[in-house]
Amino acid sequence: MILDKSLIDQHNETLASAQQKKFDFLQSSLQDEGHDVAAILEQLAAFQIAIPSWALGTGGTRFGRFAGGGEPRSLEEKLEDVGLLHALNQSSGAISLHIPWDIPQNAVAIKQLAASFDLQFDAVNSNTFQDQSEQDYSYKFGSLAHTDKHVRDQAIAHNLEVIKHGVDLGSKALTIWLSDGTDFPGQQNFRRAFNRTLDSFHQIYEALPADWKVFIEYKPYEPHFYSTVVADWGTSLLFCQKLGEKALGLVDLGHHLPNTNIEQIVSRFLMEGKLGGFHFNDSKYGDDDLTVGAMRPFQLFLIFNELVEGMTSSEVKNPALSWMIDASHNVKDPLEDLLQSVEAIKIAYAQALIIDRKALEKAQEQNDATQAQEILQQAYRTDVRPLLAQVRLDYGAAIQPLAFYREQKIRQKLIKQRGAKTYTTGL
Ligand SMILES: [Mn+2]
Repeated sequence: MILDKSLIDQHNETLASAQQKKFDFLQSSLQDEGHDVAAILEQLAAFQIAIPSWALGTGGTRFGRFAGGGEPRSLEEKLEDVGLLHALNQSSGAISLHIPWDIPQNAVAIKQLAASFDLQFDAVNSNTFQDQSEQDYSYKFGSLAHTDKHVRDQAIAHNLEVIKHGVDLGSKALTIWLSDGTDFPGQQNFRRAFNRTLDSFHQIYEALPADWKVFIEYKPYEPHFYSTVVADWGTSLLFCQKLGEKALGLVDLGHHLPNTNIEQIVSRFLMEGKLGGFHFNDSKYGDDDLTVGAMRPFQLFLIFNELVEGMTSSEVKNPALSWMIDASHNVKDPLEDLLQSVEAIKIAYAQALIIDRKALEKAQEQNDATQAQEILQQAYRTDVRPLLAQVRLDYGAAIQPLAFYREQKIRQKLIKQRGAKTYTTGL
């Protein structure tokens, strides 16, 4: 669905004066605290979050899936949906594809279509956690870590094919989330499984174009319930260090055991210059794939505190990061959910940008835990939403994207165009 931009202008006209009042108040408060508001707005405008192609339909669990209607039926329609989100918030200027779910039939045409929506291709994702009908060997007992070389070679060849598709589209990174692991004690030799994986990673790494990166994503459990080869950030970092400078860790917020201090992991990765990117989501119990910020917005803020600190510190040399959402759930309209997720990420980023870093450093040097808490919470408890709305207004997006989406009955229009029982490819 191609959006008529004049509708956004009408929406903004009705909200402009209320927005101005909120923005003026916040701007003068922040200026009083010594912040450069124009610089903050610029940083917020530049911050783009890639939308995963698999999040445009409702997700599912092993118990069932309930389609919401009007889901994209093709890669072209997925690009349209991300283009729509980007038009609404000017913050979703990239898409992350999953191969084989999104193999472009005509890469040139797909690239042109993406450009017409002002979209880039972020990291491409390989998939060796499922069997595809045409493949020779099964991944039931693993892929890159499998005991049988034939299976490993097949999984390596798949990753090389994913890189090729990515090159055709102008992507610059491959994300590998390796599901390999075991379900029962004694099923596999941990060291040998690691070494087989390292050997497979090496072969993929060697095939990367010069300006590419590979992101090694970790996950503690599921689909396997006893051990996972790349279970944690330490294992991811170990692989990355053995592979070379193009290999970087990827932090998926949902891939941690309960109460893990994720912000400290972020700091460690940054310290070593080994943080490649993020998969944002939220969770209550495990890898729940919920809307970003729905459960733990304070943790998200603390993570952004480390990111901003690391990205601005002269002591840290880390390459530019890839920001991606990775969520898939059952009950919300996926486009509404993605608008909420992007907003939550940018709120946390904006709050981290207004932390009084000098005062925080002083409190840390003086072991003043009370003052350090006050400084962080001063930023966290500031309503920064008028800053985000101002950036959207300045760049022609909607002051309130979600309200606009509902006013315009966009989902109903998509259902009318595409049908009530459409199923997008993916999970
Ligand atoms: Mn992920």
